[in-house]
Amino acid sequence: MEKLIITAAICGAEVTKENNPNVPYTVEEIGREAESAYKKGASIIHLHVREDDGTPTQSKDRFKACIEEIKNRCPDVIIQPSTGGAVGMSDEERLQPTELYPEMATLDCGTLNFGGDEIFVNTENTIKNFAKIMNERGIKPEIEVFDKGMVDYAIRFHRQGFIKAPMHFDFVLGVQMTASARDLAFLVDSIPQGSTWTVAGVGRHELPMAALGIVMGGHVRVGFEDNVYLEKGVLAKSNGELVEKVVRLAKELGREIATPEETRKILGLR
Ligand code: KMH
Ligand code: ZN
Repeated sequence: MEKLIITAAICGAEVTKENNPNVPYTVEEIGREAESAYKKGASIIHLHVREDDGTPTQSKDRFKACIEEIKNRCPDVIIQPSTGGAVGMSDEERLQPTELYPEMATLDCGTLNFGGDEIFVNTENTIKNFAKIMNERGIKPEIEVFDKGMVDYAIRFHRQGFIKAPMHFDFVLGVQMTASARDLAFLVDSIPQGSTWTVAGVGRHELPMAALGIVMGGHVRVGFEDNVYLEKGVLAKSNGELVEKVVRLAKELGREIATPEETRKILGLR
C-alpha cells in the first residue's frame, strides 16, 4: 500500500482555548503546534489562523507571518491554507491566502449546517470561482466533502473544466454526515478512479476514522480543528500527540508514513 499521508489540522476556526488551552492563536503558538505535528510525522499542515485574541481571520498578512514561522521550524512541510475560513466570512476574505501561492488549499464543495443557526455557505458560483482562482495560481485543491452531494458537485465541476484530475478529497465525517464505516466506504466508492482521499473524523470519531483510512488505503487528518482529546476525558497536550497516535496505529497496521517529499509525489504537487 501507498505510504500514509498525515495532515494535521492544528488550529481550525471554531475551537478555542476554553476547549483546550493548547489551541494555538499567536504566530508563535501556531508555529509551535505545526512543529509538534511535523516532528511526529505530519507532512501537511491544514492551516487556519487567528488574531492574538483567538478571533479567526483570513488576513493575507497574518497567513504570511504564520507560514514564515512554520517554514522556519519545518522547512519542507506542505502548508495547506483554508479557504473556508469561518462561517460568515465573505468570499473575498476567504480567498486571501491564495494570494500567497501555497502548494495546496482547501476547496469546500457545498453548503452545510454548522451547528446552531450557523450555515457554512458555498454556492455553485463560489465553488467555481475558488476552483478557477486556485487553478490559475497553481494551487492543488483539497476538496472538502461533508456529505455525498459534495463529491457529485466536484465531479460535475471537474467535467465542466473547473477542477483538474487527479482530484484529492478530504471526507470530513461527523459534522453533517455521520461517521461510520459504511459512510466512508460509500464516499470512497463514489470518487473517480485515480483520485486520492483522506478522512477526518470529528470529535470522538477521529481515531476510528483514522484506523479506517489506514486500512482502506486512504490518508488521515487529525488535529485540534477536529478533536481536542487524546482519549476520553484527556485533553491532548499538542497536535503532535494526536499525530503520534496515528503513527502508532499505522505502524501496527503495516502502513509506513509519507515524508513531505513523498506526499508531494503522491498528490502530484508542483
Ligand atoms: N471553519 C469552517 C467554516 C476549510 O478549512 O476549508 C470551514 C472549514 C473548512 O474549516
Ligand atoms: Zn479547516
